[in-house]
Amino acid sequence: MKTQLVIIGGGPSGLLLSQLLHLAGVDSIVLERKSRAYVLSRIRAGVLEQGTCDLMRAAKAGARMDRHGKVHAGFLTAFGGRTARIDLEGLTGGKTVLVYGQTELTRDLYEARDQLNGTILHEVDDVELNNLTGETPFVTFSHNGETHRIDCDLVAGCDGFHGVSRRSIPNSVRNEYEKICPFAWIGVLSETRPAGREIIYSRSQAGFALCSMRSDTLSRYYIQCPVTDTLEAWSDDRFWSALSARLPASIADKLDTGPSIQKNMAPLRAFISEPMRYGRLFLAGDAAHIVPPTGAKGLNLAASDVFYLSNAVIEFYKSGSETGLDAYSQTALARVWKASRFSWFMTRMLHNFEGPDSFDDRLQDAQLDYMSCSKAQQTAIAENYVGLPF
Ligand code: RFL
Ligand code: PHB
Repeated sequence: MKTQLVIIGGGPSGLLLSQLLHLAGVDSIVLERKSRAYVLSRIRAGVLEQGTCDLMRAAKAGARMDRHGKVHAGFLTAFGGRTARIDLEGLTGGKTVLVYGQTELTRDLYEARDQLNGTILHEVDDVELNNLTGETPFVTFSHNGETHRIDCDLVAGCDGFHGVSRRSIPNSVRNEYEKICPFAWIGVLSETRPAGREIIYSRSQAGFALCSMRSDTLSRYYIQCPVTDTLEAWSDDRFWSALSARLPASIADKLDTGPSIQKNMAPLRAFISEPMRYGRLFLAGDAAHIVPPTGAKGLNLAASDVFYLSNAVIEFYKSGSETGLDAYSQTALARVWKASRFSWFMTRMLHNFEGPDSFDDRLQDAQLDYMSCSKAQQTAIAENYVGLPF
């Protein structure tokens, strides 16, 4: 087989990249390790920046998102029994975010790829990237019991944190930066009314809680838990009572609870691998970086990477210029570091790190108190939450 670009990974990064390139006349083949049903069963992000939405529209995959996504003009923070609203729209001169699930966004991208007869091979195994620093890279893999080879010009590593692409860059070239949080999140999806009209980020002595939603009848909640906990230890009843205890009484008293239809646990970490290019391999999304989800940035960073990379690849094929490809890693990383800074700031401000009555705990109280009365601090939070420009 032969194509212009092999894309490893059929998550949001890989699908969006292949769709944007296809629309510009660049051929690609997407290799995905899991089945489509499995990819579409993952419940993850929920908050889209305007830049991400614009890119979905440019990819001709934004119609359902525009119909069903909910515009949010602000979010609530809760702490010490009170709440403070971050007025995204007012503080940023009219910018908002869209609440629309990653699962739905991925489904829209699959449908858009199907409509253009895009090639996506599912359940591939043993993917290996070869000759990345030569003129003629090739990718080998097994599919339906047979070994295959695709010759190509470029390879995009969109295969997430556990993928093979980043590991194909020699250790001597890679610089990795990592901070692991001493806790995880348990997430629950339930067919219940959301706790409020807007997303609520809550800090309490018992730990962090987040109330989000997918629709008027579908809620998404997260709470901080010890990283050593198992899902089995968290019955629905235990989850709901822990969540209620971490919310101000005015919100907890009205909480609509019910059976969880999905429950998962995710460790929290910040991770960045530099550079994002090695020869003819370009990393995008979680393959190159992970942010703690408190700032709702992971999927949005995947989108900005794809924006820079798709433009660079299109320029390469239109004019033969490698300027965009050469600049890709540095341009993408500049935005990645800023979003990581914000995600880390939100994580530190809202989670229980060192336990009650510690130095850290008092600093967090001071930070939240400051935020609640400082328009400058709220503006900085709003500017980052709606997404820095790309
Ligand atoms: P993905 O989604 O992990 O997709 C990578 C794909 O590659 C496949 N793969 C391979 N394929 C072939 N060969 C191999 N060797 C392969 N190895 C792996 C995988 O099967 C998979 O299909 O990465 P991508 O596309 O870069 O997308 C990134 C986003 O998924 C991620 O950043 C977000 O989900 C992060 N995130 C959030 N981001 C936001 O912008 N806003 C949010 O509100 C938000 N909330 C979250 C989140 C992530 C969470 N978790 C699960 C940590 C909330 C949570 C709880
Ligand atoms: C979600 O709805 O899944 C969500 C919302 C905000 C975050 C993280 C996740 O910061």
